[in-house]
Amino acid sequence: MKNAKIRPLYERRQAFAERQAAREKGTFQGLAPQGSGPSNTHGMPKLPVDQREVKNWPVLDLGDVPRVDTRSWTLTVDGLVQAPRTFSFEEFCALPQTEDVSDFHCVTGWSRMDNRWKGVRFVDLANLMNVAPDARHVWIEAYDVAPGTRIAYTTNVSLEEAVQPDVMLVHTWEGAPLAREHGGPVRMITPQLYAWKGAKWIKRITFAERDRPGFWEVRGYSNTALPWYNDRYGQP
Ligand SMILES: Nc1nc2c(c(=O)[nH]1)N[C@H]1C(S)=C(S)[C@@H](COP(=O)(O)O)O[C@H]1N2
Ligand SMILES: [Mo]
Repeated sequence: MKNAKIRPLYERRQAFAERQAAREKGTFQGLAPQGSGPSNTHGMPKLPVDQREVKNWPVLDLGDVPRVDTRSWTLTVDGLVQAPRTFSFEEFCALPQTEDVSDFHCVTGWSRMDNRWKGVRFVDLANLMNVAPDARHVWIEAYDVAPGTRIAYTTNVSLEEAVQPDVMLVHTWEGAPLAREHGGPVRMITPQLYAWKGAKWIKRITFAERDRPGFWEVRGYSNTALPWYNDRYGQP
């Protein structure tokens, strides 16, 4: 990850072992969330543990910034839905639009607060697509690839997290079209999870019964990515 400060392996092992132990005891959900500041809309402290607030908006990518404009961009939604569909940008903008303000937490340690977004709530899209009751997970694919490879950026979230009301597919940030380097024309945001779960240049959303780890998840990042539990690295 460009700009990423990789935590020493022993720390990752330690964090993983602690989370694993908590899960096995069934106490993970019961662990106190850590952070500081007033409660956010998820009932969590505004600044998660080991994060620092930034006023700028850093850019993080794999080194590939794909050129997808509003004419070439399409979003395919498939898997456990009533009928798969591919949306053009125009069709996407004809879906019910929502404005929201939410925070953005990068696993490398920075948080950007109070971003004003406009786009389509993930839950609204899921409802429109009539997601089957046995769907439990969401697989997401983006237009960018790891340089020198054909490996696309992908990520995965549980359906439970994806349908949180502030998880959105956004095309507008602070009243202006989302910049290309930030994932324009359309990206996903996951305010309650580390931001790598929100794919820039989103291309495809697949609803599935089974989970499947994405690009960073197979490279040692946490499957669950919960900022208030310092849940950054998922494998020892
Ligand atoms: N397609 C794609 N989505 C991505 C990334 C990426 O490299 N490719 N980086 C992730 C990471 S690690 C973060 S922190 C945010 C960064 O978004 P930003 O560059 O707009 O700050 O996007 C996430 N989504
Ligand atoms: Mo990140």
